[in-house]
Amino acid sequence: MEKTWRWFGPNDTITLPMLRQIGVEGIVTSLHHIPNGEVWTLEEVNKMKDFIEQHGLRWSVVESLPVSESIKYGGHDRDELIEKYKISLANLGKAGVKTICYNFMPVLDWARTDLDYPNPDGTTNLYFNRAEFAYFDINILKRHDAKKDYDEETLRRMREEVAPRMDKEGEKRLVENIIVKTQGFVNGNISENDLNPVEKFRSLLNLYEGIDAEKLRENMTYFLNAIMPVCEEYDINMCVHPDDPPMPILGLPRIVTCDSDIQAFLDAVPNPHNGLTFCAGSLSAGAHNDIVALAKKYADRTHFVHARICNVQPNGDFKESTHLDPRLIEVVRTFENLRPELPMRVDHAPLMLGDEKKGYNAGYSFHGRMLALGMVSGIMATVNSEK
Ligand code: DNO
Repeated sequence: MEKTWRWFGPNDTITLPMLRQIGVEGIVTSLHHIPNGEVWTLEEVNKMKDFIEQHGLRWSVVESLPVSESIKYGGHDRDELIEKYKISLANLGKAGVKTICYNFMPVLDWARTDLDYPNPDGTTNLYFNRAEFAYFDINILKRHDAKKDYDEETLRRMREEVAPRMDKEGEKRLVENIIVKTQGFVNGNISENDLNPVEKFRSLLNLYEGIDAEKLRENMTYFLNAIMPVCEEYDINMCVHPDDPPMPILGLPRIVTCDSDIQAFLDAVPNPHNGLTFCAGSLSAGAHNDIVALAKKYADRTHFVHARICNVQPNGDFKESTHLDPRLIEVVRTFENLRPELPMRVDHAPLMLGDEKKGYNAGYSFHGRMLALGMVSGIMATVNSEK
């Protein structure tokens, strides 16, 4: 597979010359300076593309061309926003940037409760603690009827293990981790400049009143059908990112969580340009998913691979595992054998060796990702030597 790297644009302190030195071949990026819902002009697209190419690299994947909330919940201006999306896609197509990652998660792009969970070896990782998440939902967000979405054991842990150690600082950290720090940098809804993120978050949740999984699926199909003609004209491959974590959260529906969900959106729009980002990490955060079986089953409709993997505890907590996890080796083997032309990037690596002082976006360290890329490159080389 093509070794790619998520790079956050010319302001990223991890520079393109650094990436060339560590064996990166292609860049995954977005026009982060353009607000969600606005057109990406050909001029802006070409500016980014030229900058990347001047450094001897190529712009392999757009991650993401964000889908506005209104397209997801079916707001009155969705057709207008879809028209703008189509113009951006056409401009990317004209420039030759043809793999587009997006997601269809309402409100929250991805969720973790802890961004610096200590590992025994001194590194830190992202972590999802289900009982802390319940605490955020029930005690901070105070969502109506939230309690009924959690099992007894999670509620017990919340009362007995989380609540006694929570104070104002702890609550603030939870808010930052769940709805601020993981969102702003992915062109999400909430940024570090928002003074009252919880209030803003509540009003975003309200937009989805009455939208269940079926309605959300209908809106995704509507969106995909509308953009497919542009994708055909410019040979653009759309690849939806699975929901992270792969289950409904905070009363919001989620529709890319498991085998039957993936089958459903592929069948709803049976066009090869409608495909999947195989994020092994997001899918493996649900104990219901057999990640290796999914890789084999959906390799032919996959356009982009995210190499990382999670360990789920019996209580539903999960943590990123090593990139040498045997399941990830099998996923990489599957794609390297069946789809060696696909772009692949590593994801959500630990903070290590000074990464923690650099203020990187959560999950996007330098040393941690460099080590992970080395590991995945080693797996790929081994698979190829066995061919
Ligand atoms: C998190 C990422 C997501 C992903 C988007 C794609 O680290 O996996 O932010 O890029 O959901 O739209």
